[in-house]
Amino acid sequence: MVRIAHISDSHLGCSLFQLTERREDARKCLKKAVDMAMQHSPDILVHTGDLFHSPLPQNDDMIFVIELFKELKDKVRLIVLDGNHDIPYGYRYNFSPLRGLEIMELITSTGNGPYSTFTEEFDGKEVQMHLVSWTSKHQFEYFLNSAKTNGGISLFFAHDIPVMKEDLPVHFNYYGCGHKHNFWLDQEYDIGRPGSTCIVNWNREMTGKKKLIVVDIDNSGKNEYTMQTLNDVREFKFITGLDITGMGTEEANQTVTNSLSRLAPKKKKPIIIVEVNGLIDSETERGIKRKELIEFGEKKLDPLFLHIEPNWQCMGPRNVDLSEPLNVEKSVIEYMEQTKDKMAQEILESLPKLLGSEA
Ligand SMILES: [Mn+2]
Repeated sequence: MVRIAHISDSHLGCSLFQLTERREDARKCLKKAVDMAMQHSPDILVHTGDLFHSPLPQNDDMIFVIELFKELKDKVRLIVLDGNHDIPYGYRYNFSPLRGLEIMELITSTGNGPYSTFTEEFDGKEVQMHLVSWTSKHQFEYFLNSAKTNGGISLFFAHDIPVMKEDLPVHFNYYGCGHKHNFWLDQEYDIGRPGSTCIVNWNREMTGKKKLIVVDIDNSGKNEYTMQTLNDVREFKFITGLDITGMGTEEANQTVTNSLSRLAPKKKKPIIIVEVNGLIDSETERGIKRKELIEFGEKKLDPLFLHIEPNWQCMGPRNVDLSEPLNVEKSVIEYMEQTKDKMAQEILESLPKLLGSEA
């Protein structure tokens, strides 16, 4: 039997909302994922790309990775692929930071090209591996369709698998990929995606999960899967489904306040993101007390960062209902009242003069 532990997309160097604390978090998240993986004593630990958020990682991230991978050197076959974030575009920087790690023999990757293959024996069984770093769909399909297997166990790892699962050749025992940051596993087609080790794009990741995928493969044709939830080291509180459609100013502010009041973070300095949805008029929109709401939340919850995402739509000014449209005086009064116009008192005072009824 060969055991694979699969993780992906660590994005070292990314900092959500420019929070420098998140750079440290990303490192801790990768360490946590690796520790979790190693507890399963895998033969192969595969990271399917986007180890770094940028092809020019800062030294603190690079040194962290070198130290982490050095520890793993004699314990596991470590495979790391280039993701789209690791690969430099343009002509100035030609090398991915993974090349250095490969030269130091800390990882196995695809070298200067997007593809490599090798065979290794685990538990007396030959295991053939096909690795595809980030590349064009055209090239990916070429590598996928020309990869030959020798009848033993064969594995296919790519940063992304941009083809329908139904169109994959059936002869690989496991397809591992990354790129998208939420967990996904299809046990019928044996395709797995662990998701990222930390939260990178909150708006795309707030409903998904991240998991370590452990795959046991023998010749029986049926893989054993073990999944372990991988939470970010930082506590995230996402408030979704908040709908302020049709609400007035006070009710809208109260709705957001109430939802903040209900939160009970378990860890220190959480990141709190409140997404406010709905269809409102511009009077309500102008009356939303963003600053006060954030101050209220910060005082109550002591977050690292609190963000209110204005995901509502504004349908323009509120309708003014005139009870007697042909009665000019009454209509002006009703208009001033309903729009809460600041000039209301002055206008009302000078209204008789304007209408000529003083004469
Ligand atoms: Mn990624």
